[in-house]
Amino acid sequence: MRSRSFDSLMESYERLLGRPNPADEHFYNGLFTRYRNPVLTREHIPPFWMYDANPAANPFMMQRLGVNATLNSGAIKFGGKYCLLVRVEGADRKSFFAVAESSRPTEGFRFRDYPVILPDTEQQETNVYDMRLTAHEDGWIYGVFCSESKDPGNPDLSAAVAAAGIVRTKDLETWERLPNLRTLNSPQQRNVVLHPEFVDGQYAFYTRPMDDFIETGSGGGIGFGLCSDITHAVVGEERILSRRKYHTITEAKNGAGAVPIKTDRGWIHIAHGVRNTAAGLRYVLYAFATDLQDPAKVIAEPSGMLLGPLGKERTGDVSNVVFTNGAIADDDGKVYIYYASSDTRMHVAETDTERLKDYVFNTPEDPLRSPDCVRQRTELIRRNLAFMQNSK
Ligand code: M1P
Repeated sequence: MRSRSFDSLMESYERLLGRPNPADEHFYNGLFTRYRNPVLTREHIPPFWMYDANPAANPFMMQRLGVNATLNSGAIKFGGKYCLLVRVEGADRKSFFAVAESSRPTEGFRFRDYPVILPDTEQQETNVYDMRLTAHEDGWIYGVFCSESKDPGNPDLSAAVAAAGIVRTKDLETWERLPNLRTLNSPQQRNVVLHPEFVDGQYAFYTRPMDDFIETGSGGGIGFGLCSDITHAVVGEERILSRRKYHTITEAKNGAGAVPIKTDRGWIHIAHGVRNTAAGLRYVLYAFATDLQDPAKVIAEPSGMLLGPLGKERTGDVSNVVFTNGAIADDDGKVYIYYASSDTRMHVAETDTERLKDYVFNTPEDPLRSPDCVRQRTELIRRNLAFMQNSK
C-alpha cells in the first residue's frame, strides 16, 4: 500500500468541497427538489481533524482520530450564510457538534477550523447530539440537543438516560450552557425543540415524553409545554399535539424536527415518524400545521410521509432512516430542509412556503383504514378521468 501525502489529502478535500451539486432531475413530486449529492459526508471533514500532518510523527499518513458520520444537523441563516450545526460522530462513537457553512444553500459547505466547544457542565453526560437551533425573539440563538448519560440505576451496559441540553449563543462561536431542561411528568426527553416566539409570555418547548431511552412507552407523541425561566428550564404539563396513531407512519414513535416555520396560515412543522418493520424501524419525515396564536393546536394534518428514504439514502449506519432537525426559510420564500439519511450523511431538499402550505392544507388527512383510503383514491381517479375526458 502506498502512503499518501498530507498535501494530497488536502487537495482531494478541496476538490470535493468545490464539486457542484446539481438538482436531481429524476425525482419529481411537485413539492420539493432533491439534490444529486449529499451536502455533507465524512469526506467533508478537514483532514487536519483526523490525521497528524507531520510525516515525522505519522510516517504512514494514517488517520489518528477517524470520523464515522456527519448527520442530524440544526440549521440557521446567520451573517448571510447557510449554517449547519452538524452532529459529527467520531470513530469512537461519541458525537460532537461542529458548524459547517456556505454562501449557497445546496453546496459548498465547509467546516469551521474547530468544532464547537460546549461548556462541560454536566459531569454524567457521555454523548451529545441532534441540536436544533432557534433564533428566539429574546435575541439569543438557542441550541437544544440530546444530552445522554449512562443510567446509574441499571446495570445493563446499554441502559441510558436522555435529557434535553440547552446552550445559547450570539455568534455560533461562543456558547453559554444552561442547565438541562427538566420535565416534571416525563423521565426522559429527546427531540426537544424551542419555539421561536414567546407564548403567553413564556418560553415554549416541543417535547417528546419518553418512559425509556429507546421506546417512548406511554409517551403519546410530540408534546408542548411552557416555562417561564429558560436559565432554569422546568416544564410541567406537556400537551400532546401530534399524536402517535395505530397503523400510520408514527405508530412506533415520532418527534419534532425543524423549528416550526411561520406562515400567514399557521406554523408549519416538519417532524419525523417511525414505524416498525421486520427489517427494523423505518424513519420518515412528515408535516403538520398549528395555529398561529396557539402553536399547540393542530389545524392541518396531511396524510402520510413528506419525505422517505430513497435509493442510496436507504443504506448506512442505521438503514432506512431519514431525519431532520433543521430547515431554513429564506427571505425569498424558499425553504431548505436539511435531512440526514440512515444516520450517515446530510442532504438538502428545496421547496418554498407556498408549496409547503399547499401540501399541508390541501393534502387529505389519513382516513386510518384501507377501505377509506381506497375511497379517497377512487374519488381522485374519478375526478381526474372526468377532467381528462373534458379536456380532450
Ligand atoms: O437512528 C435514528 C434516530 O434515532 C433517534 O431518534 P428517536 O429518538 O426518534 O428514535 C435519534 O437518536 C436520532 O439521532 C437518530 O437519527
